[in-house]
Amino acid sequence: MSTRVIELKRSVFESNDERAELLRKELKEKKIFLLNLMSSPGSGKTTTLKATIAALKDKYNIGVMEADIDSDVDAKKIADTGVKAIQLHTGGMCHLDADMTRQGLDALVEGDVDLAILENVGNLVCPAEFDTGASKNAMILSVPEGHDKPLKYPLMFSICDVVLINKIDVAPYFDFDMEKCKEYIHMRNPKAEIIPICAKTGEGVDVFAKWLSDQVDEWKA
Ligand SMILES: Nc1nc2c(ncn2[C@@H]2O[C@H](COP(=O)(O)OP(=O)(O)OP(=O)(O)O)[C@@H](O)[C@H]2O)c(=O)[nH]1
Ligand SMILES: [Mg+2]
Repeated sequence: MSTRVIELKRSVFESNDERAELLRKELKEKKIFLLNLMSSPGSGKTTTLKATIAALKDKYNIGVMEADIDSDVDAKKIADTGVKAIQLHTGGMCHLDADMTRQGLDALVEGDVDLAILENVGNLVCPAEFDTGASKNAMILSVPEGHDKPLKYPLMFSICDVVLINKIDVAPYFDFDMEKCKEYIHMRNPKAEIIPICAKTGEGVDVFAKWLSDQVDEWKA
């Protein structure tokens, strides 16, 4: 099956924060919840989304925007789950801003999508600096990356409403200290929800799906 690919235009707007607020307000009026999912490359964003979609696709009309510098492999994987998926090419940029997100949403929300998900470009630094207009921010830290990452990439952890700790199945092979990791995340962001998961087996994904479903219902109320 062919996947729609949108070549994003670089934003010409100075004030990203204002444009992000405006987009968030419009999405709220239209009762569309937008989740911005971020992480380092390979932490498990696409795998987690596939498992989350399986849990929620009967409840919501889900649409996914897969942002990458090149390729359409992730959009194809998501399209295989049966939900609407488009690929966004960032033209070399390592993040999406609010205007680029709006370009993607315009292409995605032609139907009646009520849960839109943006898989941001794999990067722990730049995506944290640009508000996309999302209703909530989520990030994944995977066990092989190490429990010290909240100390080294403070902004990403401080702007996320939920942190998923993925690949807990390989914990025995790494000196990953779960308690220290939780402590460091809460040092950056005391309100962050922390959910350990294994996207590969689905362990813990139900907890994340419940969290997400609660957020969507609250947004749409
Ligand atoms: N062992 C294990 N492997 C996992 C888990 N989740 C994902 N992986 C593997 O990690 C690799 C990367 O997963 P993806 O889901 O593609 O990661 P991503 O964050 O979407 O990657 P980019 O889009 O390239 O940034 C794949 O080989 C997955 O099978 C997990 O819970 N456990
Ligand atoms: Mg991916």
